[in-house]
Amino acid sequence: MLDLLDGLLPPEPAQETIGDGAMLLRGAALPYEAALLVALDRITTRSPFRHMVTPGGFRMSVAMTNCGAAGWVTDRTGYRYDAIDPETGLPWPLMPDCFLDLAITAASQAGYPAFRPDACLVNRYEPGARLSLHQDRNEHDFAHPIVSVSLGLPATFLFGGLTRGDPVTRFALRHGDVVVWGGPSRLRYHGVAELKEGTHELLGHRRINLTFRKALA
Ligand code: MD3
Ligand code: FE
Repeated sequence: MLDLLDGLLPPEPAQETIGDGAMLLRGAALPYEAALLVALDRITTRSPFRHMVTPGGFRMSVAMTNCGAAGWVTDRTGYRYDAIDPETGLPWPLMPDCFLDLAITAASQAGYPAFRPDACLVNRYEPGARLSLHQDRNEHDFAHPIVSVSLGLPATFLFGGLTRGDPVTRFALRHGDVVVWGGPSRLRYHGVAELKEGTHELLGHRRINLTFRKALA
């Protein structure tokens, strides 16, 4: 069928540099979609999503879990990486091969061929959930990039600068998009605007974000 809107907008590039050292790979996770969802199910059966509490005492609207040798946790005592899930008392689930394969392939495409993540933070957003502007600085060595994979409902990503007050640019992250954040972008402030209502055909009323990190030395 002829699509009357086709061609009226400039085509969206498959790979786009969105900052110094930061590259957006549109749809790069789509070939892994089925495997990722099966693996996600296995992870959340062993270590279910939970709403963590910040050191300031606020319950996060984003629900989280982890897989890999280290998992990111927050509680009243602070933010840290821990080998043990505090809710189950067990090690976090192993990083699935399809997670590793996707993260390593994407990082390599973006110019980080040596990236080998040991942690994957899994974020679940339901409508109304948001992540306020922050830096990721609990990892041992900021020379390693972070790879993020977006699944489900689209979100507006907020990309700031190296100082909290720097101007913020917004762009949409959709199902299957992968972003590699390294180099001078590694410590940029970032966040996610309040998730809007919607239904995704595979994930329903939610957005899942995987962030792959090398957390440990
Ligand atoms: C830019 N997650 O878990 S992923 C986080 O969509 C986090 O759930 C968001 O920020 C989410 O910490 C954003 C994209 C992301 C991850 C790490 C970054 C962007 C980044 C590190 C530096 C700069
Ligand atoms: Fe972050």
